[in-house]
Amino acid sequence: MKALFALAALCLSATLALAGGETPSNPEAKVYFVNLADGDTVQSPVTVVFGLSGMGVAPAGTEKENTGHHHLLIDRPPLGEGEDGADELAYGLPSDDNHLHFGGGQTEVTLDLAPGEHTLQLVLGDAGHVPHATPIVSEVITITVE
Ligand SMILES: [Cu+2]
Repeated sequence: MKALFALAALCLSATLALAGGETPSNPEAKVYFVNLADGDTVQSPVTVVFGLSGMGVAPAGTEKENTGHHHLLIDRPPLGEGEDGADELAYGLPSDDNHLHFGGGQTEVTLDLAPGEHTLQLVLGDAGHVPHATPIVSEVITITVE
């Protein structure tokens, strides 16, 4: 009976929060934009500085507890949403114009962005580019490029 209750609780919590891959994270960790805020108007090229607290940055392929590397999601739905949302949480992030990987452990990038509105979100990924068991994600911000 106790086991059944635990299972029910597990299922419940899985539906309430994003569930990522298998690599544990520090659920208190935070990833954030250091130099940009939602609603900012900027000029291209745009430098984006990535902040991380509660965990460490390590290059892709590094199996070290409580580390990961940055990913920048550009002009797409929030992590876990959209057509491939479930797959990207379980199997990892694609690499294309909308998903930039910083597998070298970089903590900033300078982007050429077309004029207009763009959405940005930071996602920490494990050694294999999969979001952690408790995904560490920033808020989605919208910036306007003049
Ligand atoms: Cu990656």
